[in-house]
Amino acid sequence: MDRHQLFGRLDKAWKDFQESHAGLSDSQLLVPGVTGAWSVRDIVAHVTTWEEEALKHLPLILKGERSPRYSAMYGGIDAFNARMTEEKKRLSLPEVIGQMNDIHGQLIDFIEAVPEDQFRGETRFRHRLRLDTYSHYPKHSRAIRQWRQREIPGDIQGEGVMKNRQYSQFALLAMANRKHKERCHIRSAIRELLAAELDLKNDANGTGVGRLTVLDRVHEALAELRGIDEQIQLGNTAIADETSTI
Ligand code: NI
Repeated sequence: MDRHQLFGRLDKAWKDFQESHAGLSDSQLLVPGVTGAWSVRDIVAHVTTWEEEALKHLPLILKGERSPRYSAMYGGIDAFNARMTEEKKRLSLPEVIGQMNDIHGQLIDFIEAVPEDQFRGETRFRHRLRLDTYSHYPKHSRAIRQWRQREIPGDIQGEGVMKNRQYSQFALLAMANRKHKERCHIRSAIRELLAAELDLKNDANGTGVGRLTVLDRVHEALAELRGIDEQIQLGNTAIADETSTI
């Protein structure tokens, strides 16, 4: 596996999680009993909690350090989950959704900067990342879908999301996430081009017109990618602004 494949898996599971609750109204998001006493809102907060945990513990793993066990710190995973759910009760629905988006973006930024060798083989890093993200989301996506089938008669999942203003919040956030991911790809392309530029400049043997033409092309491509990157950034800000007014 490489970084690109990992992003593929992560994105697929994330998108599926977003779709699992797309189209639910604000009041439906707050109905308890989806998983135990949890509402969809609580589940979203819980998924975010584990992404926050990933952001806390993955840097330690990269440094070769061990994190304290949940049993030692909180009395176990269930106790930790219960405690975090209780702590997040005070957050409003828009705050929970905002955090979901924000933390997921931070996690993607973080993964983007991790050395490539961490993605090869079954490293401690990959193991922990998987548990906190793309093997975690599907459990909750499934539970939400089952609840919708069980509890909401005539619910058509994933449809009418863009049509209904009331439902547009999740769609906008999902769009912002996709944009964010595009931006990650663009930024990694920019980095590759910068490395190529440096190689060309440092290449003592490469002289003459051919090399300058290649350098020119690299510069053109860089300018184009930077333009797209800027547009996406502006677009994300617009999406965030629009979302916060709903
Ligand atoms: Ni869970």
